[in-house]
Amino acid sequence: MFSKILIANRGEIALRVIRACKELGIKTVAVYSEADRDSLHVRFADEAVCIGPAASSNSYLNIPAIISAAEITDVEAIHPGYGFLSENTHFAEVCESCQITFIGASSESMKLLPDKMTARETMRKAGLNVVSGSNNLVKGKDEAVKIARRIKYPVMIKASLGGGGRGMRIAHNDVRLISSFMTAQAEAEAAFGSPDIYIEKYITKAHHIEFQLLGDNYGHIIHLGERDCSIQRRHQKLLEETPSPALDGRLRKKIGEAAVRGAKAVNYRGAGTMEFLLDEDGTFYFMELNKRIQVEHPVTEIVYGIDLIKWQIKIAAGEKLNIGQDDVVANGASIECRINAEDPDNNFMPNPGKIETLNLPAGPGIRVDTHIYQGYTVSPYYDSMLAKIIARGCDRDEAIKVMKRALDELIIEPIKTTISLQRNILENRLFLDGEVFTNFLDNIYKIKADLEE
Ligand code: MV4
Repeated sequence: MFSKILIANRGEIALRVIRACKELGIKTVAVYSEADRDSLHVRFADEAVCIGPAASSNSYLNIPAIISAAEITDVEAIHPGYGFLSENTHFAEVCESCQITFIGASSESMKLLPDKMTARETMRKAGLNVVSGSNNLVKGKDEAVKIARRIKYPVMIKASLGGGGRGMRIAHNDVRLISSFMTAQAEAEAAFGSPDIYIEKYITKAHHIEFQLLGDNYGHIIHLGERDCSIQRRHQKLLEETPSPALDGRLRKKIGEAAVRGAKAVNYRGAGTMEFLLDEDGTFYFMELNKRIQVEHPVTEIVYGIDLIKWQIKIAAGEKLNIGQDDVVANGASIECRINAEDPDNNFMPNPGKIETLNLPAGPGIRVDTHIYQGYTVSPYYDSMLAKIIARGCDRDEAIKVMKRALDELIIEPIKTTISLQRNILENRLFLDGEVFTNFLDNIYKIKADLEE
């Protein structure tokens, strides 16, 4: 096992990794930007190194500064958290060449899944179902129109290097497709440095279901069920839950087996998440394989009683995953609400500032993962997520009641947050009936789907 690791991240996930390390008896090194001097991850780590100014590109994305901090403090491994450098192949390679273990996917599976288009083809060849589409990069608008007419409208234009919904467009006809194709290309070039684009049939009424995977260095891979992440706004998830109200045991087993088969095809190691779309007649389609720990991992930990961060670290240290698929048993239901410093009444405008009054929920069935405290100033430089409230119940109905009770106890003042929106969702009839599709927020709250503007 490692004796010391560096956490190349900030906020609640840095704290989450520090907690796992403390329980594993591993010393920790925090890195922080000048804006994060007063952060809890700096206080709770055994050592802390300032790696640059507030802007992420100069600090949390600054590979030379992070590697220098790792060298100075003599760590054996780096945990990248989520976002920032967590899926950066170059960073993983630099770590490797400096004899520092990157706690994440192997460089082999990173190389086998360099972009979404290749991932789609790789999984199709591994026998997974994919949405009908271009099967190749689409070179120009004439080809785009030809493909769209073959697979029939509506279609979705996707940037091959995009992720988490960035660089996507929906088109309902030739005219729209042609104009969207050009803007999507330009956008992809600007955002990801590549104009590569492919096209898929747009599945209008689907659940966004993702399966949690764990694999060790010895070819053993298991899944830990699914999370339903259908409730998103502009591809920012607001509420996630497990089990999904859309799955039964039979379908869970089927998709889980497909996820494991896909992960085996790329020799997957560590924690990962395979995203699927599940349409109304139970057909499921591979979307993406995320090679990192995800924000919403706690709902899986709660229901399956397995610490995913500890397993990431143990696997990276070469430990065998001593859990068989039959040992993975769900117990109850869990929901997570991501509380963001955004104003739902003002187009989700970010709302940074000082937290004057804070009361975090507690009591039976509640877990809170957060880096905020009373007196903390929310920085405009980073993601606006303030806290994750995770509720557990013996079933979905109880988990919902626990969450509602917890949100009533949650006070974050005076900054504007998404709490009111999440309260509304928890009382929505369609949500209560489990009728949550990817267009849920657009339909219920008349939030215009930005992709179709
Ligand atoms: C789709 C889709 C429908 N059809 N692809 C969004 C994140 C990315 N990982 C996959 N995403 C989607 N891909 C096809 N062919 C629907 C989504 C999607 C979504 C789309 C619009 C608004 C909200 C959404 C929430 C989850 C998934």
